Amino acid sequence: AEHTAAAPVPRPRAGGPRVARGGFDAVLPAPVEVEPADGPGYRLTAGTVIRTGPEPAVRAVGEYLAGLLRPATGLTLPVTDADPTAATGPAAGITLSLTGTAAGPDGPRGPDQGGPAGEAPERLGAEGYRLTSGTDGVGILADTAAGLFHGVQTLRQLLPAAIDRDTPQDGPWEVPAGRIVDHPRYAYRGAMLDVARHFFPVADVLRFVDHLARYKINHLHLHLTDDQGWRIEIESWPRLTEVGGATEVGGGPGGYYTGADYRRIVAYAVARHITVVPEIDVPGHTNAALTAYGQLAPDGVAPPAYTGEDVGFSSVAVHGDVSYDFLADVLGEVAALTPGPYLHVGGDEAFTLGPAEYATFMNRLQPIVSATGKTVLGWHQLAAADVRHEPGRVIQYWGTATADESVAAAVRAGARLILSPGNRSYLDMKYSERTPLGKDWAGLIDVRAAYDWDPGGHLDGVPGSAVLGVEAPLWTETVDSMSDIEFMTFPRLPAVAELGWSPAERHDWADFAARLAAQAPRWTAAGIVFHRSADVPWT
Ligand code: TNX
Repeated sequence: AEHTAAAPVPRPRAGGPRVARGGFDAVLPAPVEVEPADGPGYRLTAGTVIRTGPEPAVRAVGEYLAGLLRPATGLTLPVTDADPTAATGPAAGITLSLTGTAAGPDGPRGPDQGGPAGEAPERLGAEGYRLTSGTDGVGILADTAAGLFHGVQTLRQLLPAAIDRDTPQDGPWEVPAGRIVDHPRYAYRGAMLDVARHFFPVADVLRFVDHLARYKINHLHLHLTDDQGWRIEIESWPRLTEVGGATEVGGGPGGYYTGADYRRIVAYAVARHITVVPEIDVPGHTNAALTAYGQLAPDGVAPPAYTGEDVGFSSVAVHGDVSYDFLADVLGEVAALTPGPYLHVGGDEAFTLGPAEYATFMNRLQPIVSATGKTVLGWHQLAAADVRHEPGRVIQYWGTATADESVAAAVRAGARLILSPGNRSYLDMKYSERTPLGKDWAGLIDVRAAYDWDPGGHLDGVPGSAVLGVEAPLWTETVDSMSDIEFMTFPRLPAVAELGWSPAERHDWADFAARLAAQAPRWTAAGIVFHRSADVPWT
């Protein structure tokens, strides 16, 4: 596909003025507290060591960090689990430590580690971190390995953009001096990739996972099934992939993930503290399944394969037992392959069913999900009045209105909400009339529109406390390569990531746009294609 090409970005001149924004001012998503310090920072050298405690999860973050820094710096950066409390002085290097077990390089036992009283302890929580940098080294401290991982993403952004190249570059590799305390606004920060309309090989999904990790996104929603293709191998129903996986939009060859492929994606995501959310979309969006097993169709007859872009024309049989037996098998297998807590069951655009049939189906389906031990997640059609409230369930709102009575009622009944407003967070909408890829039914969405809204107050009658988080979905009817994926994702994904992570008080378009501009040299260095939005003061 044709893209608005990313213009080459000049490499920063050594010793010369840096880009307008850099270091502590440029971190994206914006941290909770940022305090740049005067004076020199920490320079990575041939002697730099990455120190972790002995915990395997912390060591893994250390190895991951070394893997990020070695290619461009050419440094060896050994990872050692030597006691990080011993790490003071010039050889301190980069220290990753868990609270309660050790202090960072700024000294043992600060007030937040049960040291001298008088300052309230920091609440880093499940994903927060504290980063301190000075001439002696960089310390990242967190309650969890996930917090350390997010701190590592911040550290990466404090280094020059050339750190994103995959061959040795000139330094110096200096982390400016300062301190950051950071933790997320929402527990759920997601992106969705539709691998059904067009199939993407495992390597593309892994690259997408790396893109999410940069911006502290912690859920990857995989839309695994739709009318045009079934993409996950189910051992008990093998024709789903053999037959249902064999095509895609436009008639290409399609494809599917074996159980081993899916496990590989999950493991890669887990190593980046990202939870995979698998979606099996039912009762609509099921033509591919019906081509494989005609007995699932309402009339018992397998339809032909579908390679167009229409929605809403298919459904599995709602009456009788066959669809529920089928779904118990499918969801059981998918649940067994998935460590995360959610099973997404779609539920959108089942236009061939009346409201009573839809409710009949969902009222049988939801307990099947719960029986696997997973939590029900579904598009907001699941909030329909006659669909019973399954305890704990999560509704994903994709509408373009800012009020929806059925969603507000589901929230009053206890549902939690993920916000994916079609006119704000949809990565498959066109940026403008002039950009080639995408659709426009929910509007044109350039990066300012993707940024300028508040998840906490978006839907009338839904209190901020019911909002679990935000997600940016990428539907792929018009997207069929990694560069297409990147063009639609950058720069909108960082906007949604900031809405999910940064405190509402830090919401500021001009500041965000300047920080976004400072990301572009990193994308260029990493070979990431992006849309040069006219909204942003690219340098
Ligand atoms: C609506 S949003 C859909 C998808 C399409 C998308 C195209 C939602 C839950 N359903 O099936 O791919 O529009 O923009």
